[in-house]
Order: sequence, then C-alpha cells, then structure tokens
Amino acid sequence: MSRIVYVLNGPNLNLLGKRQPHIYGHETLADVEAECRRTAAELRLELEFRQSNAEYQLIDWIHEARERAGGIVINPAAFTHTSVAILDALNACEFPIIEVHISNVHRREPFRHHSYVSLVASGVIAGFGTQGYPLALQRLARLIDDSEK
Ligand code: DHK
Repeated sequence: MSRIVYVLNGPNLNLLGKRQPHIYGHETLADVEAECRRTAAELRLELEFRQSNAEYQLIDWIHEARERAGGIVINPAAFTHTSVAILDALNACEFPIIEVHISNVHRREPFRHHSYVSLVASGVIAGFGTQGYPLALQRLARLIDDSEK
C-alpha cells in the first residue's frame, strides 16, 4: 500500500490559534503541520497537508488521494456535521480514514454530536487538542503496516 497520507483540514482551521483559543488552543495550523511532518518522517510516511474553506476543494483532494494515497486523516471541521458529499467522496476510497476533532465535540452543542464522516472512519479522535493529529498518523501507519503483512 502507498505510504503517502493526506491530512485534510476543513473550514476555519486556517484560523487555528486565533479563533476561540479556549476551545481550539493556541497552536496554529502551521504548528500542527510541522508536528505532523516530524511524526510522518519518523513513521516513514509521505505527507500531503492541506486546508480549505471550500467543500468542493476538500472533495477534489479526496479524489486525488483516492488515486495515490494509503490513507487519510481528516478534520472536516463544520462539514463533519453537514456534508453528505464529503461522506460520499470518502466512501469511494478503499484505504483507512481517521477522523480528527481538536475539541471534544461530544461535550459541545448537540448539532456537533452527529458526524457523517464517522460512518466511513476507521477511528475517531476528539478532544485531544492538536495532539490528535500525530496520534491519528500513528494509527494510520499501523493500519498501513498491517495491510502489508
Ligand atoms: C472544528 C470545527 O471547526 C467545528 O466546526 C467542529 C472541530 C469541531 C474540531 O474540534 O476540530 O464542530
């Protein structure tokens, strides 16, 4: 299986570190990317790290990943709770998908408790802050390694 992994980030995550730091923390998305690059190098994964505020762009990147990647880590942000289109794109992928939320969505507003993406995710990490991203990469590397045995 390919060792290319996509880490995809949805709307408003470009404001990480500035928006509602009591919920999302003080680290920026650039900090998260740097941490993911360190972790990916240790795990011998090749990383594509991206963020978009546009649903169609995330879908196009999922289609791109479908052709060349071994897995996806995705924080769909608000699209988690609304997007059948992102679910459909992920359902077209045959590799493992890990869903990440920085905050613990289950102790927030009821509309954040439902996730379309969870229907396709191998696993979900929520409430671990930005530490959830390297943890998700560790899990993905294990799933890729196991698929090669
Ligand atoms: C990020 C968002 O922007 C919200 O819309 C989600 C998620 C939660 C997070 O915790 O990373 O509800």
